[in-house]
Amino acid sequence: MTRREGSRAASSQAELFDDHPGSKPRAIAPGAILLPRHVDGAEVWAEVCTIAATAPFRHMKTPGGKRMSVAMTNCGALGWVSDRRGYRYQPGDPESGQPWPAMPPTLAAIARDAAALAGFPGFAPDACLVNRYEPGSQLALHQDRDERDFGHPIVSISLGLPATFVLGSTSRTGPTASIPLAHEDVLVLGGESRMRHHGVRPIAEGTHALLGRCRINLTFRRAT
Ligand code: MD3
Ligand code: FE
Repeated sequence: MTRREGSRAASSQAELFDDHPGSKPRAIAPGAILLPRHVDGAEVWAEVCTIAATAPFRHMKTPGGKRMSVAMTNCGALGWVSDRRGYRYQPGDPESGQPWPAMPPTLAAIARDAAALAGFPGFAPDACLVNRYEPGSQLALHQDRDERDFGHPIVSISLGLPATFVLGSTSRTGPTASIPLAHEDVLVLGGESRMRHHGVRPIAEGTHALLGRCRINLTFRRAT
């Protein structure tokens, strides 16, 4: 459930001493809005564990044949995959031949509501890519361009170990900004920022109280 004033009063005492518990939306760039501490991390983590029980995390290969340091799985009608044939969205898990696990309605609602808060009403994701990082894992600067309509935003939820997210420009060589992403942060990327290059710096060594030596990022997308 999205954090609200009512649930905050009833939540753990530890949260009262955090820096920015559920603070207001913050514009990172035009179309890039950070919602700090916006979700209940334990609730989202439980859903990720259920998804991974059916569709386990795996290290996909790039089209060039390299093993990605980030392990991935998906939920929803479509899932993002990478292999020697390229990048694409497909309805089934290539490892099992089965459909991806359904997108949990609680997660779809978080994504829809966050997009609306950021100025993108009516967002209906049909794909959710779940990335799992361990210390040392990184994501090279890239654009997300495998979706059919770049008019739809992407909503990201971060859990576990902190990360430094790098947001570049629409050209690969333009200037970049570093944005820290923490447990329970939600980032909405749309409009002018949708086609920016972006990546994640190598995750620093550490142990998170709930996830251990792990960072999770879920990205909710409209692929079709
Ligand atoms: C900026 N994931 O899965 S999420 C990805 O933390 C990906 O795992 C990162 O980039 C992660 O493709 C970053 C935030 C994000 C997602 C999509 C974007 C930022 C974006 C699309 C355009 C610009
Ligand atoms: Fe991306």
